[in-house]
Formats: sequence, C-alpha cells, structure tokens
Amino acid sequence: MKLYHSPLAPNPDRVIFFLRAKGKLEAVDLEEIQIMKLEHKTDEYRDISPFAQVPALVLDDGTKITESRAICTYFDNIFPEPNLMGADAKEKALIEMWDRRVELMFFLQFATWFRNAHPAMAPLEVPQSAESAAKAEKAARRMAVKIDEHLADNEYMAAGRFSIADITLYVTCGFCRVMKWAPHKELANLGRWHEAMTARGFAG
Ligand SMILES: N[C@@H](CCC(=O)N[C@@H](CS)C(=O)NCC(=O)O)C(=O)O
Repeated sequence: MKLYHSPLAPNPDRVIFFLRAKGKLEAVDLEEIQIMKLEHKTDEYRDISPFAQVPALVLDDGTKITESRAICTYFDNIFPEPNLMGADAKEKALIEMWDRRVELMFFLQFATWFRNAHPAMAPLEVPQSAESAAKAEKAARRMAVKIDEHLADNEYMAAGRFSIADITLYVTCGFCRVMKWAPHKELANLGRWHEAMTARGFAG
C-alpha cells in the first residue's frame, strides 16, 4: 500500500507518527507530494484524493482512504498492537472524545489562524481574512489552556494511557512553530506531557 504525504505537513505527520508508534512505518511505500509546489492540485493527484489533500492511502486493491483519522482507524485494525484507538467500548469513546476535541478545537483553530495570517499560505487560502485569523487564534490559545488544565490531573490525554489523542496533540504542538508559538513551552502541564511524548520517539 502507498501513503501519499508531505514533509512537515501536520495531517500526514499524524498518520506517520501513528504508524511509527505501532512500529509499522515500513509497511507502507511513502510517496512525497510537495504542497508548496501545488503538486496536490494536479489532475493525476486529484484522481487519488478528490479534495486535493494529503495524506492519502491507496490499498493494494486500489481502495483510496483520504482522511487522516480514517487512515489511522484502518491501521489500528490491521496492526492491532499496540492499540491506539481504544480496546473496549469505554476506551474507544474516551479516546475518540479527546481526539476529536484536540482536532476540532485546537488543531483546526490553529490551522485556520495560520492559513489566514501567514503570507506563505496566501496561494492556498484565497482570500486570507485577518478577522478569521484573530478569532481562530483566540480559540486555539483558549483550548491550549483547557488542555493544560486537563493534563494537570492526567498523564495522558485519554483513558489513562497513550493513544491517538496524544499523537494528534503532539502534532499540533509541533505545527504551532509556523506561527512562532510553542504552547508546550508556555504551559507547565503541557510541557511535562510534551517531554514524556518526545521521549517515546514516535516523532522520529
Ligand atoms: N481532514 C483532512 C485534512 C487534510 C488536509 O487539510 N491536509 C493538508 C495538509 S496538512 C492539505 O492537504 N492542504 C492542501 C491545501 O490546503 O491545499 C485529513 O484529516 O486528512
């Protein structure tokens, strides 16, 4: 199977870190798509990913999976150990709850801020909006504080153990560098959690 990705892009990184945490990165052929060269906008790539986004996973039977969380779900099923998305009903619900909160309320807010504010994003976000950027920045900063409060009483994001929710949060903290922001250096609990995650080595 083939995984289309872009170096340093957060959604593909989420999948790559997930696979590495399972010790299965070598199970996929990696193919690089350069977003900044608009390689994802070609007709050839749109045949693989109709929304012209990375990551995209193409299975050996030709099936295309083009949402990062759905790709992770697929890998969690075919490579069951270590389980990263929940082993029973309660764990599945708790991990999904936190993973979706991190994705929708932190990652997406940060991405909206970045895409609307950073000059390098002008070709991809047309037109950029200062108002959207300001609103999303506020929401991202607010959510970082909420996550820090959650981590004051929790070693991991969900279910008392390492999961995709930690991977999604780790990717988001790293992505924040593009706006010269390091939430894990400002917020103590997030900082402690971030050091522990770095020590696990899944980010390569
Ligand atoms: N919901 C999608 C989002 C994928 C996405 O937005 N990927 C970005 C890279 S991190 C992309 O392909 N951007 C290209 C563009 O905006 O033109 C997923 O989770 O896979």
